[in-house]
Amino acid sequence: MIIKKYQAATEMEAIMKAKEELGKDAVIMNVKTVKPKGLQRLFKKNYVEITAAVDEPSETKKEYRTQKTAKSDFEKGKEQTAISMIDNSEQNQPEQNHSDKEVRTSAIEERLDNLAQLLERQMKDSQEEEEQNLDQNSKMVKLIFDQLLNNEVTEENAKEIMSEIDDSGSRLQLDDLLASVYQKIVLKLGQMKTIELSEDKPKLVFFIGPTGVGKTTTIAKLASKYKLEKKCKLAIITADTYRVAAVEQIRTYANILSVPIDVVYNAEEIKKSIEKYKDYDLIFVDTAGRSHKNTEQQGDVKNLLEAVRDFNQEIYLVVSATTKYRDLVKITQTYSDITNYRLLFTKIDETGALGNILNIRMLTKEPLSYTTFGQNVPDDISVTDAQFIAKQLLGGSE
Ligand SMILES: Nc1nc2c(ncn2[C@@H]2O[C@H](COP(=O)(O)OP(=O)(O)O)[C@@H](O)[C@H]2O)c(=O)[nH]1
Ligand SMILES: [Mg+2]
Repeated sequence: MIIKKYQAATEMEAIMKAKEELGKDAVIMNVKTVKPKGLQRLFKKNYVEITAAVDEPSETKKEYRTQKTAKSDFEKGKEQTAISMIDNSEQNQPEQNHSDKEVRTSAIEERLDNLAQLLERQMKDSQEEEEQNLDQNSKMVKLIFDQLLNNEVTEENAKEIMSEIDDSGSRLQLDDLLASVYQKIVLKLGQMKTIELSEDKPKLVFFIGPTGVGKTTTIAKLASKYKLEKKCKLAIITADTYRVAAVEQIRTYANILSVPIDVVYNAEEIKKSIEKYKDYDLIFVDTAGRSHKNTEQQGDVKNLLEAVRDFNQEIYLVVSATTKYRDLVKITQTYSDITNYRLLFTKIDETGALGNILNIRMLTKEPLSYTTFGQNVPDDISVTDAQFIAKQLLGGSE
């Protein structure tokens, strides 16, 4: 059998070359498109390489052999080497003398040599192919990695996500790669935890977090949903007594919704207030948005939470998606010292980059809950949509 490789601009041209040299019986064993490597890429186009084989008819073989013996040294190590395997007709010779045997032995050795060379080359080819695949894969991985950074996913988190992608040398399709990164992000965002009504009444729902992030507005949105849509028996307590305007703001919402509202100044008062609403389904508690840098002020929220520890409760840490990662780290850590919580991101309408939602979720391991996306009460709130966020992180950015 003769095996040869032919290169040409198109598959058809390469086949024509093969048939011209090996005859019309040549069989095409493999076709591959070769991408020039390194700088050649800039100058050379892709080309097609085919591997063709033909059973060695005695005529062709003899001719080929003669050429081969004549050019033996020249041929060795050349790109297009042909191999002729052991020929049966030779084996069938009835008589052999000693020198005949020697000739045959050396011929066999030469063929084995050629075979070894061919195998080596094929291994090199497959290694090169693997390297090309890796090269191609790493380009796509870099593309997605950059997209994540662009959406403000931290480098550390983007690396963690991308390092979990298994490419084991095979060529990945961009679609498959995107799908598996997407899946990883959705998994990392985890299961959402939202307000659960329970038999064990009343359920206290605390909203804590820095000033101005949207706690009071979020309470108004959720109160409207639970009171008007779900027909829950709902009361509001506010412990944000530091600004008159803050009390007035929540009182206005409570009045519109016909929901009772209490203003409490300390732990004792909140207990009394809860007692008043003990047969209610839900009590939403608004707290003062205090500076996370002021530990004394933090103490207020801590005292309040400690006073009601025995009640059935949920705590939502409200943070804005527009806050810098570094500050979010400080805020979430400060509150982690006080209590466990669920993460509630506001103002996602004000930023094109949602990376911090993933970053803070990965950092704190606390569950996500709701996201708000505008000032309209009650419409601009929904349960956090992991698929939407994953899509944004992989595609959308302003
Ligand atoms: N763009 C936008 N603004 C919001 C959102 N939520 C609240 N706000 C605005 O943020 C400001 C502060 O809200 P507020 O509820 O008083 O914050 P609090 O101090 O945490 O109680 C108000 O002007 C709200 O209308 C939101 O999801 N998107
Ligand atoms: Mg407020």
